[in-house]
Amino acid sequence: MQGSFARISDTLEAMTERPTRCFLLAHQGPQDREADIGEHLDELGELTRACGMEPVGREHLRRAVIDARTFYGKGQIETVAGEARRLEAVLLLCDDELSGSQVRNIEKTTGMTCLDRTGLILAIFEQRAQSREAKAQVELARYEYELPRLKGAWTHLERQGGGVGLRGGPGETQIEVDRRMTRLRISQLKKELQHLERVRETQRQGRAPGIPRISLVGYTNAGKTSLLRALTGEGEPQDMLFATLDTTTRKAWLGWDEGAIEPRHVLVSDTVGFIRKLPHQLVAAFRSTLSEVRTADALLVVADAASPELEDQLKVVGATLHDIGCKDQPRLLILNQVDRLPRPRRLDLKRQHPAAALTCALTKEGLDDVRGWLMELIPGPPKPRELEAWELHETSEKPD
Ligand SMILES: Nc1nc2c(ncn2[C@@H]2O[C@H](COP(=O)(O)OP(=O)(O)OP(=O)(O)O)[C@@H](O)[C@H]2O)c(=O)[nH]1
Ligand SMILES: [Mg+2]
Repeated sequence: MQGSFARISDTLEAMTERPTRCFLLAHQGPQDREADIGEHLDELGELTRACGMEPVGREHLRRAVIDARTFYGKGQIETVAGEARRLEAVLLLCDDELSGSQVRNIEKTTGMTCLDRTGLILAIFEQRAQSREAKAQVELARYEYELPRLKGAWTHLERQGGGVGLRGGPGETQIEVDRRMTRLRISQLKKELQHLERVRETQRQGRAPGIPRISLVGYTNAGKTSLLRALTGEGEPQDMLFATLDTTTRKAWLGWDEGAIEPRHVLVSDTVGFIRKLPHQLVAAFRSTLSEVRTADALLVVADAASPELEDQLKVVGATLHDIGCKDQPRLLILNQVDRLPRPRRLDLKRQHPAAALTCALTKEGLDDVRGWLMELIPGPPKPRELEAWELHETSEKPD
């Protein structure tokens, strides 16, 4: 069975004592805009750096039809591989999701290691996972990703053994063993995660009953952890894609209730970020972490207002929330990082998203709007008022 990519990359780095150099590729169909593909490759470059590697070149491969064997055109790949080798790249990273056999055919054609976008995101998650739960979730996603790819790894042996349908050939035996081992591990991991989800549910119920729970969600690197820090004083923001994998929940003070009866609080949870084409294996495996989002009383949807991809990122977040089963919770859009915007752009954004709060997590600008929204959302204790005469229950009967 194939080892994890994170280990391949570590080995390469150990051998060369410098970050693994890679060349980025993306397919551009007749309907795709040049600029969009360019932005997708920018993001792939960020993902590459997040994995500790260095992108040294990139290419859009224009093609109307996908080649079933190599995804891109064979001639295109050979040309790109020549350029990549000239730049001393050892890895080809493809922004498109490829099948196992397409990856192997590209590797055979070019003599270089090839990795698709899903494989890269899995490798980043593998590097980041800290808690037992995150590790189990990532391992499950890895096996789910590998399972359909196992077959292709051994088809050449099947063919040597006499063609499709042959039983008991050397390749087939190995496939059967690999598949059985993978399925066994998948079912063990699912059981372990079900147990961890029950533990999480019990913890959730035991956590400060009666205090509303709010989740910070949004595109990766938008500033969710920074906002957790700004609201609660805790959390370690980092300029890095997928810095946060584990859920952290902290209490945030919102303000005093009218009449200063008691302070109002919410529990705020920070969790894993979303991204375009977030591998469905990861979404499924992170079910238990994402249950925090699904069961929250309200969502703070955080976006990087200064990103040129803002609107696309918002669409990705909307679709991902829908996929994980978030439909009816109240949501506040937080356009964060407005300190990086010129004033006219801020006004434009306010016009485009009139209900949104514009914030800077670093200076805490705009956080009063967020707290105000949360205060309105959450019903507080009944306000004190003068009782009217008819409510005083004065009895006409005099005690003896
Ligand atoms: N200028 C500016 N930078 C910000 C702001 N909010 C966050 N950042 C920076 O953006 C980077 C990412 O912030 P995080 O809070 O870690 O982002 P995140 O959404 O939690 O990211 P992941 O956990 O990786 O998904 C960090 O370098 C922050 O310092 C802001 O309002 N203004
Ligand atoms: Mg974070």
